[in-house]
Amino acid sequence: MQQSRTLVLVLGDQLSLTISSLKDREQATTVILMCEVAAEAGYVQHHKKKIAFLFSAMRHFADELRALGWSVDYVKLDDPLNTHTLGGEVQRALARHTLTSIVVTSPGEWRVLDDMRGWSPAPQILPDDRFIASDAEFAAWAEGRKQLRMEYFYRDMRRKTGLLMAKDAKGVDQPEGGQWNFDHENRKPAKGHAAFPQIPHFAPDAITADVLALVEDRFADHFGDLTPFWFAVTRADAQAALAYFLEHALPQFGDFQDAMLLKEKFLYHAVVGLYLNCGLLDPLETCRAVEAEYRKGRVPINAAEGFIRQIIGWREYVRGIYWLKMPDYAQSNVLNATRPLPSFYWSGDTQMACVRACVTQTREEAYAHHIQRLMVTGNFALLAGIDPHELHTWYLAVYADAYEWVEMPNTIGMSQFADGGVLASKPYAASGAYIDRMSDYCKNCSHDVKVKNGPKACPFNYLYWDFLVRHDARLRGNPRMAQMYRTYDKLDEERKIAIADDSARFLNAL
Ligand code: FAD
Ligand code: DLZ
Ligand code: SF4
Repeated sequence: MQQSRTLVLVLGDQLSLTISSLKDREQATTVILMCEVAAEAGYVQHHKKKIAFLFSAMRHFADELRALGWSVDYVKLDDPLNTHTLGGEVQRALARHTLTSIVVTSPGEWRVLDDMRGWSPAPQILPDDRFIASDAEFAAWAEGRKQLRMEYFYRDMRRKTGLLMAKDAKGVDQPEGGQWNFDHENRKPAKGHAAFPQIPHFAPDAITADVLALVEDRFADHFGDLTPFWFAVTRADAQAALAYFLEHALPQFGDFQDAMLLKEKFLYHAVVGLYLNCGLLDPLETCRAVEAEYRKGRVPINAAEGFIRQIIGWREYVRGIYWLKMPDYAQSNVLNATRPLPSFYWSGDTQMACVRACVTQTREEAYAHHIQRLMVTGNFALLAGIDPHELHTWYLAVYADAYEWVEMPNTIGMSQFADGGVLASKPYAASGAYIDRMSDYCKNCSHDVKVKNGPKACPFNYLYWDFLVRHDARLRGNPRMAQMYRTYDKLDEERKIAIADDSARFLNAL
């Protein structure tokens, strides 16, 4: 039967040829709309590199679709008739092509889905099947559970995908290597380790050059360095970036996953989050490629398992939490944190060398790895009682891989414990000793990580205890915090007073 003519809206993070809105569609009866709009580029102060990356990847994807025979209507940001909203551009496109029906794959943010539900004519919204677990599957897994622990969800995803599974003598599926999780082998600091892979840089082509000029012109006041611009903007180059990771970094990915070094921004991380999240790389294909490296004997189990867990475990799990809990999740603030975000999150202008390093790197690259996000900028905000919503807006803006479905649970839940423990069983709070163990930041700092109180002391040291005191009523009963409260209780009165005084002085000066 002939399909009626339809407008298919493809969003900036739906750059996958297998996207559900295009599946089983006939080219002759389909007009694909892609549009660069100020509403999406400006709803937070996105990093300049993030906007340039997405616009260039969108333009390349439109060309790829055209080369495959699709009819693509692409609206550029500087089109004088651009209405600058997705809804406005859909209306204009319907009129231009005399169409009445719209199809779209469900967007990654609740805000956009809510907006689409108000469009007329109502769009047909198809599930985004680029994920391993559907929303319904996650909801069914969560149903009736007291605690939604990632580890159990992850095991189900291993069983579902067969990734890193092996049959035992009775033919029953067991985890490869005899255990599900090798995380305890993934905590090595990298100090003194000299040779790191150099991440591949992709030279901007003419399309990217046009986009860089546009971003420089229109988003000059946004955070971040636009150049040097080196991200992949096509599927082929994103695959080349992944191939480089598989060959040069994956073998040691596990060992140094938590390490931080001032002069090494990427260490053994994959730097593929931005490609996965906009659709240039497919998560399952990526995991199968990692598994193949393990099966060939090229990488140890802790590396392969550690990486695959991040994708089919954490990435899927945070998405499940987001759609299960939104829209209320966005308002979570159980620790009643209300302090405004300090300006040094944008400027990097702080005496704390660790925070300065992470903000500076973020400004340069629109990238920081997980432990920098969680244990430096996130940990500081948690200890200082920064408003989680201001912090969420910051994380959403500054990273090239940031979309609300993945960023919000990581920020509100994992990093700030603002959801009261839906996502994490205890707050990720740590003193300076952790940062000193995992990084080389402290030796470049004007604070002294070994000093606990007074003007020279590392602020993380006293803020850590002050955080526990402030949240005694909520956290003391948490079994995973019991040891820390016992340690605090044993401190002498003089030290407790110094902790309170130093913290008050520091926080008042923020
Ligand atoms: P690698 O360390 O090489 O890991 C490989 C992949 O695993 C990543 O690309 C990513 O797809 C996945 N992954 C790893 N950890 C997580 C996680 N906790 N949640 C979801 N996926 C994960 N990740 C985003 O993709 N977008 C975000 O906006 C984002 N915001 C974050 C905010 C905070 C406060 C924290 C603590 C973490 C956040 N993360 C986010 C998770 C993680 O930090 C990034 O996925 C990772 O740093 C991306 O770099 P990479 O590609 O080199 O990852
Ligand atoms: C992030 C982003 C930016 C910066 N610009 C656009 C855009 O101009 N057009 C578009 O379709 N998408 C853009 N995006 C991605 C959207 O914000 C994303 O699709 C929604 O947040 C849903 O995940
Ligand atoms: Fe950060 Fe404290 Fe180390 Fe300075 S001493 S780098 S503030 S942890």
